[in-house]
Amino acid sequence: DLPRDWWKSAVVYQIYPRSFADSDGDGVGDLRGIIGRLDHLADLGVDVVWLSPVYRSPQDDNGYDISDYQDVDPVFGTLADLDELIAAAHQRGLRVVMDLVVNHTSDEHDWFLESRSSTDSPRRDWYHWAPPRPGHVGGQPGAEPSNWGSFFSGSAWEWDEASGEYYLHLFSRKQPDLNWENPQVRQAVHAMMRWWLDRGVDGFRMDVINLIDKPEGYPDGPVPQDGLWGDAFSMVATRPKVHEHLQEMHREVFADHPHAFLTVGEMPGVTVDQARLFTDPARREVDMVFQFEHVDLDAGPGGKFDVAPLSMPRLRENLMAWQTGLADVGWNSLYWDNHDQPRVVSRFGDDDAVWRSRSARTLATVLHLMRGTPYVYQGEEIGMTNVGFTSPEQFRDIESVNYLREQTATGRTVEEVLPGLSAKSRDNARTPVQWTAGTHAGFTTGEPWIAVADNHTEINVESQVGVEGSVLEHYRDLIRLRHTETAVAHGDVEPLATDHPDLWAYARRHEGTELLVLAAFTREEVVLPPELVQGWADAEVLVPTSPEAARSVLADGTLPGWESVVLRRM
Ligand code: ISL
Repeated sequence: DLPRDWWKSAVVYQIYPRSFADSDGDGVGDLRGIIGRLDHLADLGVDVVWLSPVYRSPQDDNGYDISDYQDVDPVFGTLADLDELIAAAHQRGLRVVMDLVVNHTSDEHDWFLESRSSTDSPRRDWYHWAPPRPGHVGGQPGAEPSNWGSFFSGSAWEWDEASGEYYLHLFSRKQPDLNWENPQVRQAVHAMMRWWLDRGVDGFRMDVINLIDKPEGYPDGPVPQDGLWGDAFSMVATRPKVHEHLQEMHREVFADHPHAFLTVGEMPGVTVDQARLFTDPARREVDMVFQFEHVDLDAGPGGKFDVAPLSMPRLRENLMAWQTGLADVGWNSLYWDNHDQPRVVSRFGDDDAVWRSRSARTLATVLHLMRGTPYVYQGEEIGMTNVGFTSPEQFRDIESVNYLREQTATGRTVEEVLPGLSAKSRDNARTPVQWTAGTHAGFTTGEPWIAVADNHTEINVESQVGVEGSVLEHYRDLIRLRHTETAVAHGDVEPLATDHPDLWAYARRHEGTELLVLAAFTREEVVLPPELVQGWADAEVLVPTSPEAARSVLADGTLPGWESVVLRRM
């Protein structure tokens, strides 16, 4: 059968179902829409599909607030549709990974309804409840059990008048945090996971799994300069028990399971050293983690919406450090985009019409030639850009909407807040996939729940399929290369030309095969350092962004602006 580490040569495609394809014209993407587009994924050549949450949910955070882990939300379809999707994916050789959101549930989950019902409910201890701060009246400002702020603005504590205590929610008030200290909670989660594996799913992407262990007594966090609330993140991130919980989960859910699976832990703030522990196969925790360092580099002191300039060398230095840091133990996941991040071509590339396609392809090459498991986020494979919302009513995401409300309530003007939101809002990733140049980009026959980007008339799947030099065909080539060239999946990595301001270069080596990756991160032509390309004149050129790029590298030792090539010699 499959080797346990089959995912080392796999490519994963992430679907955000709400924005992928709508089959019934209600303006929201759904499971039957996905079934209708599975051939797009099979043709792209990916191995795995990761579905963002489709479980029953009030949709306060677009499904990351789950009210029933073992049912499908009617907005997406039925459990029978999901079974059909899994079967249709498997028929095409695609594995299906589900999102596992167990740091918190919805406040409408039965577990929470029972927990909330009274202080002596048998489920009271399934969540984090705490009395008002001594000497304060519950519900009044300053009475919160700790100074923790929520990631979605406001306090992380919500006052429950009826039972006279606060409950903890790191995210929205409709996302109460589960208490992982309680063994019953852990057993319920394990049982639910086994139920899904038995139903045919091939693994889990574990939402904020490094935040599940909370410090006893909820001590106050440091208060940032100009901060309204204390920093909860530094108090809850990657505490030691996370390792214990993941090892227990591995024993209870995966160890005896007959089929091979994939586990990836989403871990904001995780360091390379921590990631080595989480992904060391001998420790039996997770196969790989999503780290956040490279997507935090363009945040200023005021947080993610305080956009700071970022030079390519800092981005390169960071990702290359992860390559070398996990070279001998552990495994990397590789991503530019997901449903929480702005579009990479607008963020780290150049989305000007002249440079957009080239820079999207070059970004893809740099990521897909690294060691690790690449993740392609829907729309990335055609070079979708940030939508660039310019007015408040265009935003849908709870993080963006709350942030705008909180910032304007504390004295900033809408005009001051909008540029940061426009650049970094999660809604940039959530506009509908651009299938065609037609009405609503072919996403829906109804009114889409969020605006379709105007540039769908130029950027869409239909206009790129089979077109040489398109972003889509480039992704297809890169994915194929990972499957056919063992050095891509398994080779060593050596960063090169590490002080060059515009050239991103590295080598891969495996059993006598050597690859050289050369990528220009600028509009200007890059003159390649002669020592770098010495001995490569007779090399084979793989996945060049253009025939001209291939020619100029070999003949002139130069790389045109935003172009890239991979050279191979044996
Ligand atoms: O985008 C972020 C806020 O600035 C991230 O911190 C994000 O909230 C974090 O990566 C956790 O994300 C995951 O859990 C959230 C959910 O909203 C995100 O969509 C999910 O990917 C809560 O479930």
